[in-house]
Amino acid sequence: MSEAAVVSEGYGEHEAAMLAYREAGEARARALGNRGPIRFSADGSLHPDIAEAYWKHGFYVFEGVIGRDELADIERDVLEILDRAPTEPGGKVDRHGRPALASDGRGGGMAMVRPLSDPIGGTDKNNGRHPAKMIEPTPPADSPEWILQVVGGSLQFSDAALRLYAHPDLLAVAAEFNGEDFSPFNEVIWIKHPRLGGSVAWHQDGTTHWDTPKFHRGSHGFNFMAQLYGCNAANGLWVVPGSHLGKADIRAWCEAAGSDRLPDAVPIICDPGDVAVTNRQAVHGSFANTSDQCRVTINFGFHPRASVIGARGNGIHAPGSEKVIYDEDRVRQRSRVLGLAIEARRQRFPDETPYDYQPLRGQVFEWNDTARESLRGYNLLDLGI
Ligand SMILES: O=C(O)CCC(=O)C(=O)O
Repeated sequence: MSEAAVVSEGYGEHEAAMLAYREAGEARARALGNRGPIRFSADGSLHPDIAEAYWKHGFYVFEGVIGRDELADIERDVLEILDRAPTEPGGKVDRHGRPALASDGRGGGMAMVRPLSDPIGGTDKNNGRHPAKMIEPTPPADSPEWILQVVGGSLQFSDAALRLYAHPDLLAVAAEFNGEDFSPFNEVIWIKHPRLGGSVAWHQDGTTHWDTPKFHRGSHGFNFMAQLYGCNAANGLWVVPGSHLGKADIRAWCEAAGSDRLPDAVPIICDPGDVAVTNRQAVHGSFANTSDQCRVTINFGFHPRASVIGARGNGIHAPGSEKVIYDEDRVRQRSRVLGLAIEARRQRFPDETPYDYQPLRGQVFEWNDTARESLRGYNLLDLGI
């Protein structure tokens, strides 16, 4: 992906420490033993070695999940989204002066950040779940004021992301970790621009079940993180292995570390087409991307149904959800997107056996222009917990 010809000054005074941290982190990551192709046992269940490694470390890297044609579809859609994105927060026009994507307020959202900034660490945004500020390197002199970092409600802007959402092997993994009646959560695309991408301060995603009888190692579900261009220690997400088992005092951890470089964290290392699965309870975050490599992550998450039904919305993913108690009807409405995705995928990859999602069994979905239009604003029913 080509970007403005900006020159990075790296992490400035922190550059040497960052280089050493990345190198040591990558070595620890590669020693964990939580990566490889998706493998199933003879009875169709996920291979127990994979499940064991996932539940031990809180994340796993599935290698080589997405084929070349599908990656090309995704890249085409992402480039189109970038071309049609607003140029500033709330902006109505794209860089060509046309109406920008999502500017009609009908759903989806284009979250923009200042280059290399941490817009959220140390604030009370997102229910205060990002308690410590990340280091903000100096942006290149000629960088733009704002860059697009997160595309919310992404399935309404990208057919390719919608089809990936229905990947049969990934949905089989979702059923393994969350039960066959797993519930949808939300979907976004993270774009970490080379030399400009902002950081995402350390956090644990889940906000609902920590101190309740419903808490368990997977109570807040997981996110799939599919990589278009791959990711590495400089531009990728970092995770603290094993931290999904309880609430962490992230502020104290950063104070003890004396910086944002948590000593036990490891980077998720992926090639193009690899898909990480990350437990939403794991402590994770990403640093400002001072590297020359762009990261594009197609994110989509799922929860155990029992964690969602009866839970109050967290107000983070769908505005106003903090006033709502999720019920079967809301989960059913939100699951319709998966029915459409499975049909859209079947049309594009007719030789593949479509995933048979248990809660929608017997229902028929059509995928066409009308169905695509019906996705506008689907994310207003996101099921954040
Ligand atoms: O991809 C990133 O940099 C951040 C992702 C993240 O924090 C999340 O999905 O919760």
